[in-house]
Amino acid sequence: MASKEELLKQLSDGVVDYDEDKVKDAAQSFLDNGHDPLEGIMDGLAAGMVVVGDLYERNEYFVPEVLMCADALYGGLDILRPHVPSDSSSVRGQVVIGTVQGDVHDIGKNLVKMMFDVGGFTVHDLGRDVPLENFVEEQMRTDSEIVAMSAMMTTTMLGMKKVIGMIKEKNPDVAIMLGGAPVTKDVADLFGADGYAESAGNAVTEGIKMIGRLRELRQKEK
Ligand code: B12
Repeated sequence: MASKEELLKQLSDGVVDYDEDKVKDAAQSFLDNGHDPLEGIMDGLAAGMVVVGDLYERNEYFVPEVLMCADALYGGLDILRPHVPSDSSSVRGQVVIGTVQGDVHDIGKNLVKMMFDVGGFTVHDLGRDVPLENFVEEQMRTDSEIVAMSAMMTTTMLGMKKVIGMIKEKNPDVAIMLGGAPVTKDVADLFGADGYAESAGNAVTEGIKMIGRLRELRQKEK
């Protein structure tokens, strides 16, 4: 029987080798052996995608390979995701999430979405390449406390600053969280965001903190 470490490696290697069948088999074995599906997603599938990122940057992989790796990742996610226990004890709040206009990268965004989902939030996912004004409209339609934006390119991340301006003008009480590879804490501060998380793993904790600060502010205003 394969150990947890071996299965995590199979998940990661399967993504890197764009071997969807290998990923699916490893995901099923991971579950059958009673391991934590979230660990399989983060330390197996997502870890594989980080290696893919390095290969892409070293020009060893190109767009077609990367797309096949993403397919393999999603094959594993389909198996593991339904088994991640949700914290349905209370609805923590609502989040609007999306990848900004001009940017089709959505793997990281989808992981953050999943974390909010299992963390007890109601998530309104706008998808990728989202026109900037749609973030504003969806926040107003749903009255969500948080708007979470993802950008993976230095060019597209500038759109986040525009959205922050548009939302704060209409409703300064919305907490805005940014993330994505080119975004740092400094960039988030500079753009006027309320929160930042470098990975899906700490996005929900940051979200809960932001909502806490928001509620404190509202109390003071009363
Ligand atoms: C996969 C990928 C693609 C795939 C996307 C598939 C998909 N459905 O997402 C495809 C092949 C389509 C693609 C296309 C392109 N790509 Co590309 N791509 C990547 C790659 C290799 C990996 C990204 C990824 O999925 N990482 C894995 C996930 C798990 O990590 P992550 O996205 O960083 O997300 C984590 C955190 O950032 C964070 N996070 C992310 N979002 C959010 C949001 C919030 C609110 C929070 C709190 C946290 C958070 O949590 C996540 C999980 O922990 C990166 C290289 C890299 N090293 O990042 C290049 C990269 C992003 N791509 C790049 C480029 C240039 C392109 C193209 C222009 C290439 C081309 N010539 O066509 C096109 C752009 C098309 C477009 N208009 O968007 C550049 C961007 C350069 C820049 N700085 O501007 C990169 C950095 C590669 C490079 N060095 O050149 N790409």
